[in-house]
Amino acid sequence: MLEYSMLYPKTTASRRAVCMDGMWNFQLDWKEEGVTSGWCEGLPQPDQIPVPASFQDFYTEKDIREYAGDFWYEKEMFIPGEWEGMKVFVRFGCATHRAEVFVNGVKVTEHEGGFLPFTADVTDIVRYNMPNKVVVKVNNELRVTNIPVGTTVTLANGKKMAKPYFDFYNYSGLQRSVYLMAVPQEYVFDITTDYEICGRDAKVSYKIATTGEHHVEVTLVDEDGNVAARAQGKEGVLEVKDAHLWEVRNAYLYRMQVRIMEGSQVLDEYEEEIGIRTVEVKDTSILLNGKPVYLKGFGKHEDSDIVGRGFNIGVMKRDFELMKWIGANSFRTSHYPYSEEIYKMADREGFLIIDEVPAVGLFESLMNFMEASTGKQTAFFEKDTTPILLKNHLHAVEEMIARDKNHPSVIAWSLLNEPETTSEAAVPYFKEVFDKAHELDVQKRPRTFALVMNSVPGVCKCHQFSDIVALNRYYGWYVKGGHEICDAREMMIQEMEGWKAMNLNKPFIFTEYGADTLVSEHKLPSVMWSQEYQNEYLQMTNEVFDSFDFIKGEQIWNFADFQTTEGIMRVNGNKKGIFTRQRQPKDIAYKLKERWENLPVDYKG
Ligand code: GCB
Repeated sequence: MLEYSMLYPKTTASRRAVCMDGMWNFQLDWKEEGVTSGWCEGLPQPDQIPVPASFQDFYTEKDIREYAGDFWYEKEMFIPGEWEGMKVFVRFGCATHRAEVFVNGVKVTEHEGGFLPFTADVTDIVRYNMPNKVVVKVNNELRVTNIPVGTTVTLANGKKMAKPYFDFYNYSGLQRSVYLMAVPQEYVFDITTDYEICGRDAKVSYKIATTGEHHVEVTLVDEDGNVAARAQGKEGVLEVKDAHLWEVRNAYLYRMQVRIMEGSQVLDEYEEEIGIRTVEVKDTSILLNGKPVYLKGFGKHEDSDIVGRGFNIGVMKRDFELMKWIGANSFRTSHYPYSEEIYKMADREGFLIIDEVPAVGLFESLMNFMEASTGKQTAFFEKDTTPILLKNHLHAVEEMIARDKNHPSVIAWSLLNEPETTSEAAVPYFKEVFDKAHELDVQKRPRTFALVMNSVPGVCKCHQFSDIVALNRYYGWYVKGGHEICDAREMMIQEMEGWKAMNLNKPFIFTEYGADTLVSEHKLPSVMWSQEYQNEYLQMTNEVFDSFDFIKGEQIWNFADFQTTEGIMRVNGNKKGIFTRQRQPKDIAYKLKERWENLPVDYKG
């Protein structure tokens, strides 16, 4: 069990949650002097920037945008006197990629990994009815021991620069909300649910962890506010008569109210929204509530103008409206767990999520997806540093499952993106990661990872770990693009025939396929990068998808254009978006809409 609760901050009768979003003091630590000069007590010459946001795109100087190293945040927080006697926490939605937190100059916690929340217990440090100071030292360097994987180099001018082994910009900072929280001494620490559907009824089994020994009561309330079931104890079953199931694009959410009781007095109260549904893989089918579902949707990014990877509630709303408009039903949180608010919205809108841990770049090359297309094989998991990487990876899996396990939208765990799978050394690494996810998830949701181009039948040594085999394929783009697309088609078919011959009896989905397309380019006949070519490419891939029964999903790369590192491969970012970065449709969006609106949810079921 993690040392801090992963429950989302909420104000209830017994708890308080105060959002600390807004302008924070901010300072880059160019001379690496912050630690020795006591910046943990206060920043000498801060600027002000918004939280949540990535810091990079606010500034006009390139050195700031490309800054790699330590940078510091600071804010005053007023702790109300009424909170005395409670437990007081500061909770960070994320700090990318690692952080140390100080309150009133005292170090209260540190955290590794940039895409999951963590909490510091500051009860014994804060002063009540007075302003207190929180200072955070964040570091955004990339390392081979941490996920996502990359390196940090020093340039001729002495400045450091991040070199990602992955294809998205190294946005960083306090990119999600920060909360100040107060909970009673004895509080609800964790909630875990599992579901069984019995005809018209359902059983919701639950497990509650609290920090004390008092009695627990659980009440399930339906969308009309009526009590649907009650149960007693930290572990039990809620029997729901005539249960409303949570279905794809037709969500139904119950409120699960958990109370710690002392006689008739409520010590703590927390409420979790849940959806009654089951997920299972059977033969080549993905079953939701026992019915086959075909995935239509996207690989996405948290990425937008100005705030970078900062959570943007407006962009989130627009993205869901576009996904509904186009007829999608699912997405993968490529290549890291997203902001918690996005899962809540998916719960509400009935979208299916493949939840991905930030294990990207586990391949011995910079532009790894390019090398893989050429069939190049490189051993990654044989380094001296691999055990440290594995430890960090397993910890992120644990945090992700602890955070996201109760979202009905989360139907699968993606445990790596495009790792090297061609050497024997990969096998024990995969085994540990896949076993861990299985052990931690009470619902035993399907596990998967996205296979890179050279992980093909006969060569890939790790596909057997996947419950759903997920392919990232770029036939017609990195391989045999343009006028050679007919050869690309043949190669794609040949690969699928290879998988078919292996008789794995598992569902396959495409978690990536796509073509870079500049919204400015039209050309008849088509050339690569034109909108016409993106349409032709789609036509080709769809034909292949439709000719294999065991292909049970298509998630195109990418939902929208997104920022990457600059270079000869990218025109101010990756342009494989179906929508522009400003969330307007390219021509292909109308083609996808036509297809997806006409594919039944149980297509090939
Ligand atoms: C991939 C990666 C993704 C890249 C994409 C591309 O295989 O998983 O992060 O952005 O290819 O466009 O090359």
